[in-house]
Amino acid sequence: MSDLYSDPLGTAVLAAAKIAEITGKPKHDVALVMGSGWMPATDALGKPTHEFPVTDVPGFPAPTVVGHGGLIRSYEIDGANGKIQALVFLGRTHLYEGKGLEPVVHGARTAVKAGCKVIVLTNACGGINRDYKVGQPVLIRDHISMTATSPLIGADFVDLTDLYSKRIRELIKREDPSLAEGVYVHWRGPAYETPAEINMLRTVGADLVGMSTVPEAIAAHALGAEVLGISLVTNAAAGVTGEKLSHTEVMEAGKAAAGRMGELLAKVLKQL
Ligand code: 8IG
Repeated sequence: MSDLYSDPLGTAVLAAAKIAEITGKPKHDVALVMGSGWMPATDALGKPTHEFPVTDVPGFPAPTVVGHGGLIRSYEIDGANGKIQALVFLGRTHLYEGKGLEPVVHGARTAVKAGCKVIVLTNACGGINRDYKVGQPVLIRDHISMTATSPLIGADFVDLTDLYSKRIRELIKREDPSLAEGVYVHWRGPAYETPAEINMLRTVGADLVGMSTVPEAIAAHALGAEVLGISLVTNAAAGVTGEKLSHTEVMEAGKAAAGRMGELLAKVLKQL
Protein backbone atom coordinates (compact mmCIF):
# COMPACT_ATOMS: atom_id res chain seq x y z
CA MET A 1 0.00 0.00 0.00
CA SER A 2 1.24 3.48 -0.80
CA ASP A 3 1.65 5.83 2.14
CA LEU A 4 2.80 9.38 2.84
CA TYR A 5 6.49 8.43 2.85
CA SER A 6 6.58 6.14 -0.19
CA ASP A 7 4.17 8.26 -2.28
CA PRO A 8 3.73 11.78 -0.86
CA LEU A 9 2.07 13.22 -3.99
CA GLY A 10 -0.26 10.25 -4.39
CA THR A 11 -1.26 10.64 -0.75
CA ALA A 12 -1.90 14.35 -1.31
CA VAL A 13 -4.22 13.43 -4.20
CA LEU A 14 -6.08 10.98 -1.94
CA ALA A 15 -6.29 13.63 0.80
CA ALA A 16 -7.67 16.19 -1.65
CA ALA A 17 -10.31 13.70 -2.80
CA LYS A 18 -11.31 13.05 0.81
CA ILE A 19 -11.66 16.80 1.46
CA ALA A 20 -13.82 17.13 -1.67
CA GLU A 21 -15.99 14.27 -0.38
CA ILE A 22 -16.34 15.70 3.16
CA THR A 23 -17.09 19.26 2.00
CA GLY A 24 -19.03 18.40 -1.16
CA LYS A 25 -16.81 20.92 -2.94
CA PRO A 26 -15.04 19.49 -6.00
CA LYS A 27 -12.32 22.11 -5.62
CA HIS A 28 -11.01 24.84 -3.34
CA ASP A 29 -9.39 28.06 -4.58
CA VAL A 30 -7.12 29.23 -1.79
CA ALA A 31 -5.61 27.70 1.35
CA LEU A 32 -4.46 29.29 4.59
CA VAL A 33 -2.17 27.58 7.06
CA MET A 34 -2.63 29.22 10.44
CA GLY A 35 0.42 29.30 12.70
CA SER A 36 0.41 29.22 16.47
CA GLY A 37 -1.64 32.11 17.83
CA TRP A 38 -3.22 32.88 14.43
CA MET A 39 -6.58 31.28 15.27
CA PRO A 40 -8.31 34.66 15.99
CA ALA A 41 -7.49 35.76 12.43
CA THR A 42 -10.00 33.21 11.13
CA ASP A 43 -12.90 35.10 12.77
CA ALA A 44 -12.81 37.62 9.91
CA LEU A 45 -13.53 34.85 7.39
CA GLY A 46 -17.03 34.30 8.79
CA LYS A 47 -18.49 30.92 9.68
CA PRO A 48 -16.91 27.83 8.12
CA THR A 49 -19.15 25.58 6.03
CA HIS A 50 -17.26 22.53 7.35
CA GLU A 51 -14.80 21.68 10.11
CA PHE A 52 -13.12 18.31 10.67
CA PRO A 53 -9.99 16.91 12.32
CA VAL A 54 -6.95 16.50 10.04
CA THR A 55 -6.89 12.88 11.07
CA ASP A 56 -10.08 12.29 9.00
CA VAL A 57 -7.91 12.87 5.93
CA PRO A 58 -5.21 10.47 4.59
CA GLY A 59 -1.60 11.28 5.49
CA PHE A 60 -2.05 13.70 8.40
CA PRO A 61 -0.47 12.71 11.72
CA ALA A 62 -2.04 13.75 15.03
CA PRO A 63 -0.40 17.02 16.17
CA THR A 64 1.82 16.87 19.23
CA VAL A 65 2.28 20.46 20.44
CA VAL A 66 -0.27 22.23 22.69
CA GLY A 67 -1.92 25.09 20.80
CA HIS A 68 -1.28 23.56 17.37
CA GLY A 69 -4.92 22.66 16.60
CA GLY A 70 -5.08 19.91 14.00
CA LEU A 71 -8.31 20.94 12.26
CA ILE A 72 -9.29 21.65 8.67
CA ARG A 73 -12.04 24.14 7.88
CA SER A 74 -13.72 25.01 4.61
CA TYR A 75 -15.12 28.52 4.04
CA GLU A 76 -17.16 30.16 1.30
CA ILE A 77 -16.12 33.80 0.93
CA ASP A 78 -17.74 36.48 -1.25
CA GLY A 79 -14.96 37.60 -3.57
CA ALA A 80 -14.75 40.44 -6.07
CA ASN A 81 -15.30 37.90 -8.89
CA GLY A 82 -17.69 35.46 -7.24
CA LYS A 83 -17.53 32.88 -4.46
CA ILE A 84 -14.15 31.77 -3.17
CA GLN A 85 -13.76 28.36 -1.54
CA ALA A 86 -11.06 28.60 1.12
CA LEU A 87 -9.39 25.75 2.93
CA VAL A 88 -7.97 26.60 6.34
CA PHE A 89 -5.51 24.42 8.23
CA LEU A 90 -5.41 25.04 11.96
CA GLY A 91 -2.18 23.57 13.23
CA ARG A 92 0.75 22.08 11.37
CA THR A 93 3.49 19.51 11.74
CA HIS A 94 7.01 20.86 12.34
CA LEU A 95 10.39 19.48 11.32
CA TYR A 96 11.46 19.35 14.99
CA GLU A 97 8.84 16.65 15.64
CA GLY A 98 11.23 14.25 13.93
CA LYS A 99 8.77 12.73 11.43
CA GLY A 100 10.66 14.09 8.45
CA LEU A 101 9.41 16.68 5.97
CA GLU A 102 6.64 14.64 4.34
CA PRO A 103 4.05 15.35 7.06
CA VAL A 104 5.32 18.96 7.34
CA VAL A 105 4.37 19.75 3.72
CA HIS A 106 1.39 17.40 3.36
CA GLY A 107 -1.17 20.15 4.00
CA ALA A 108 0.38 22.43 1.38
CA ARG A 109 0.51 19.63 -1.21
CA THR A 110 -3.02 18.54 -0.39
CA ALA A 111 -4.23 22.13 -0.82
CA VAL A 112 -2.65 22.38 -4.28
CA LYS A 113 -4.11 18.99 -5.28
CA ALA A 114 -7.50 20.25 -4.00
CA GLY A 115 -7.26 23.04 -6.59
CA CYS A 116 -5.76 25.90 -4.55
CA LYS A 117 -3.78 28.30 -6.71
CA VAL A 118 -2.73 30.45 -3.73
CA ILE A 119 -1.36 29.24 -0.40
CA VAL A 120 -1.16 31.66 2.51
CA LEU A 121 1.34 30.53 5.15
CA THR A 122 1.25 32.26 8.51
CA ASN A 123 3.51 31.75 11.49
CA ALA A 124 4.64 33.13 14.82
CA CYS A 125 8.34 33.89 14.97
CA GLY A 126 11.18 35.68 16.68
CA GLY A 127 12.24 39.14 15.54
CA ILE A 128 15.93 39.49 14.67
CA ASN A 129 15.58 42.92 13.07
CA ARG A 130 15.84 45.45 15.90
CA ASP A 131 13.21 47.70 14.29
CA TYR A 132 10.49 45.06 14.79
CA LYS A 133 8.06 45.24 17.72
CA VAL A 134 6.36 42.30 19.41
CA GLY A 135 2.90 41.88 17.86
CA GLN A 136 3.98 43.23 14.48
CA PRO A 137 3.04 41.32 11.31
CA VAL A 138 5.78 41.13 8.67
CA LEU A 139 5.41 39.92 5.07
CA ILE A 140 8.01 37.32 4.13
CA ARG A 141 9.97 38.67 1.15
CA ASP A 142 12.50 35.85 1.00
CA HIS A 143 13.96 33.11 3.18
CA ILE A 144 17.15 31.47 4.33
CA SER A 145 16.90 27.77 5.11
CA MET A 146 19.17 26.66 7.96
CA THR A 147 17.90 23.08 8.09
CA ALA A 148 20.01 21.53 5.31
CA THR A 149 17.03 19.56 4.11
CA SER A 150 14.31 19.89 1.46
CA PRO A 151 10.81 18.50 0.92
CA LEU A 152 11.80 17.84 -2.71
CA ILE A 153 13.48 14.57 -3.61
CA GLY A 154 15.34 13.86 -6.84
CA ALA A 155 16.28 16.15 -9.72
CA ASP A 156 13.52 18.68 -9.02
CA PHE A 157 15.59 21.87 -9.62
CA VAL A 158 12.89 24.38 -8.75
CA ASP A 159 13.50 28.11 -9.22
CA LEU A 160 12.86 30.09 -6.02
CA THR A 161 13.47 33.62 -7.32
CA ASP A 162 9.86 34.69 -6.78
CA LEU A 163 8.91 32.15 -4.10
CA TYR A 164 6.97 34.67 -2.00
CA SER A 165 4.73 36.15 -4.68
CA LYS A 166 5.53 39.77 -5.40
CA ARG A 167 2.06 40.14 -6.93
CA ILE A 168 0.29 39.19 -3.69
CA ARG A 169 2.70 41.19 -1.52
CA GLU A 170 1.85 44.26 -3.59
CA LEU A 171 -1.89 43.49 -3.23
CA ILE A 172 -1.68 43.28 0.54
CA LYS A 173 0.54 46.35 0.86
CA ARG A 174 -2.02 48.33 -1.10
CA GLU A 175 -4.46 47.50 1.73
CA ASP A 176 -1.87 48.25 4.43
CA PRO A 177 1.14 50.29 3.26
CA SER A 178 2.63 50.19 6.77
CA LEU A 179 3.40 46.44 6.48
CA ALA A 180 7.10 45.63 6.72
CA GLU A 181 8.80 42.95 4.62
CA GLY A 182 11.60 40.72 5.84
CA VAL A 183 13.78 37.69 5.31
CA TYR A 184 12.64 34.64 7.30
CA VAL A 185 15.04 32.00 8.55
CA HIS A 186 13.88 28.42 8.97
CA TRP A 187 15.56 27.04 12.11
CA ARG A 188 14.97 23.38 12.88
CA GLY A 189 14.52 23.77 16.63
CA PRO A 190 13.02 22.72 18.93
CA ALA A 191 15.61 24.69 20.90
CA TYR A 192 15.56 28.40 20.13
CA GLU A 193 18.76 30.01 18.87
CA THR A 194 21.62 31.16 21.06
CA PRO A 195 22.37 34.90 21.10
CA ALA A 196 25.51 34.13 19.05
CA GLU A 197 23.42 32.34 16.44
CA ILE A 198 21.03 35.29 16.26
CA ASN A 199 23.99 37.64 15.67
CA MET A 200 25.19 35.31 12.91
CA LEU A 201 21.73 35.24 11.31
CA ARG A 202 21.42 39.04 11.45
CA THR A 203 24.82 39.31 9.78
CA VAL A 204 23.73 37.13 6.85
CA GLY A 205 20.62 39.24 6.25
CA ALA A 206 17.87 37.65 8.36
CA ASP A 207 15.02 39.65 9.92
CA LEU A 208 12.81 36.86 11.32
CA VAL A 209 13.40 33.37 12.67
CA GLY A 210 11.00 30.51 13.15
CA MET A 211 10.52 26.77 12.80
CA SER A 212 8.04 26.45 9.92
CA THR A 213 6.76 27.84 6.60
CA VAL A 214 9.82 27.35 4.38
CA PRO A 215 9.29 23.67 3.44
CA GLU A 216 5.59 24.29 2.79
CA ALA A 217 6.39 27.32 0.63
CA ILE A 218 8.86 25.28 -1.45
CA ALA A 219 6.50 22.30 -1.79
CA ALA A 220 3.54 24.47 -2.83
CA HIS A 221 5.63 26.52 -5.28
CA ALA A 222 7.09 23.36 -6.81
CA LEU A 223 3.53 22.24 -7.60
CA GLY A 224 2.74 25.60 -9.20
CA ALA A 225 0.90 27.50 -6.44
CA GLU A 226 1.52 31.13 -5.56
CA VAL A 227 2.70 31.65 -1.97
CA LEU A 228 2.09 34.44 0.52
CA GLY A 229 3.99 34.23 3.83
CA ILE A 230 3.16 36.35 6.87
CA SER A 231 5.03 36.23 10.15
CA LEU A 232 3.78 37.57 13.43
CA VAL A 233 6.70 38.69 15.58
CA THR A 234 5.79 37.28 18.98
CA ASN A 235 9.14 37.69 20.73
CA ALA A 236 12.47 39.41 20.26
CA ALA A 237 14.97 36.74 19.17
CA ALA A 238 17.53 35.47 21.69
CA GLY A 239 19.91 38.14 22.95
CA VAL A 240 18.01 41.04 21.37
CA THR A 241 16.49 42.26 24.66
CA GLY A 242 18.18 39.92 27.15
CA GLU A 243 14.78 38.43 28.09
CA LYS A 244 14.45 34.64 28.06
CA LEU A 245 12.07 32.99 25.55
CA SER A 246 8.93 31.29 26.86
CA HIS A 247 6.50 29.29 24.70
CA THR A 248 3.52 30.50 26.80
CA GLU A 249 4.37 34.20 26.34
CA VAL A 250 4.87 33.61 22.65
CA MET A 251 1.36 32.16 22.32
CA GLU A 252 -0.19 35.07 24.25
CA ALA A 253 1.45 37.72 22.04
CA GLY A 254 0.21 35.86 18.99
CA LYS A 255 -3.39 35.79 20.19
CA ALA A 256 -3.42 39.51 20.94
CA ALA A 257 -2.19 40.55 17.50
CA ALA A 258 -3.62 37.95 15.10
CA GLY A 259 -7.17 39.32 15.27
CA ARG A 260 -6.05 42.47 13.49
CA MET A 261 -4.51 40.39 10.72
CA GLY A 262 -7.76 38.57 10.02
CA GLU A 263 -9.44 41.64 8.53
CA LEU A 264 -6.45 42.23 6.29
CA LEU A 265 -6.33 38.61 5.12
CA ALA A 266 -10.07 38.61 4.40
CA LYS A 267 -9.71 41.75 2.27
CA VAL A 268 -6.83 40.27 0.30
CA LEU A 269 -8.58 36.93 -0.27
CA LYS A 270 -11.51 38.71 -1.88
CA GLN A 271 -9.18 40.21 -4.49
CA LEU A 272 -7.20 37.11 -5.43
I1 8IG B 1 6.96 32.08 18.25
O1 8IG B 1 12.71 33.21 18.58
C1 8IG B 1 8.85 31.75 17.84
N1 8IG B 1 9.24 30.75 17.09
N2 8IG B 1 13.58 29.61 15.90
N3 8IG B 1 13.15 31.43 17.26
C2 8IG B 1 12.71 30.36 16.52
N4 8IG B 1 11.43 30.06 16.40
C3 8IG B 1 10.56 30.85 17.04
C4 8IG B 1 10.93 31.95 17.81
C5 8IG B 1 12.31 32.26 17.92
N5 8IG B 1 9.84 32.50 18.31
